[in-house]
Amino acid sequence: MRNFLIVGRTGVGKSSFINSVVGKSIAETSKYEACTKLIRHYDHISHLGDICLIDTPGLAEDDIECDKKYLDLIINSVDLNTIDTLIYVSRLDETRFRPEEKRTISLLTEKLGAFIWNKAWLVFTFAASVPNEKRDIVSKNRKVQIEEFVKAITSEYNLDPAFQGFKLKIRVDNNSKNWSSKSTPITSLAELSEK
Ligand SMILES: Nc1nc2c(ncn2[C@@H]2O[C@H](COP(=O)(O)OP(=O)(O)O)[C@@H](O)[C@H]2O)c(=O)[nH]1
Ligand SMILES: [Mg+2]
Repeated sequence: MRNFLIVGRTGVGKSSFINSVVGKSIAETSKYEACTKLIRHYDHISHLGDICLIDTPGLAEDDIECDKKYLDLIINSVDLNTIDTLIYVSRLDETRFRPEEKRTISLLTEKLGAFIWNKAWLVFTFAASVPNEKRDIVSKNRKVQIEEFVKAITSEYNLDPAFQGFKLKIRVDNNSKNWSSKSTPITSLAELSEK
């Protein structure tokens, strides 16, 4: 069993990503309000074996105290040593690197431990919302911003080995199909589990 812990701000598409991966609607998603208030485990049998996708409450939704409470909930109900991969979800169509996102990354580091970034993948959602001709450059810029920030934060914790970047970067759009000729179809985690 491979365990994936899925984190990120509210509304970035964490629950929708789980549904895309599994190929059916099992995780509740919402346009209007954060609906994941609890940690939910979704077991899925992929071609390459059993995986468990762990959905978490969205962060940066309310205030910092609320985020801390959610993160305590994660650490109390998930044994972080059993997590194979942290999936950090962020929207590709965010025009700037928001302070809320930085705060989320700082809190994740503080609460889960800096080591978690050394097993992290980056998933960009809302890829179809970025025009085709801009998608590559936007992806690169967003990735560099996030990675540089994680590097800076984790260096304060003397992480060993130092964070070298995300192990895997994936672009998806959970709500629109065929958004690009170069899109990665995320219908099965089999491909991801190989890595
Ligand atoms: N266009 C688009 N909408 C998305 C995408 N992912 C999620 N959404 C929508 O964004 C809203 C929040 O998604 P949800 O999965 O509940 O976010 P979560 O709070 O991170 O779990 C829902 O209305 C989804 O339908 C995406 O890749 N593209
Ligand atoms: Mg959710």
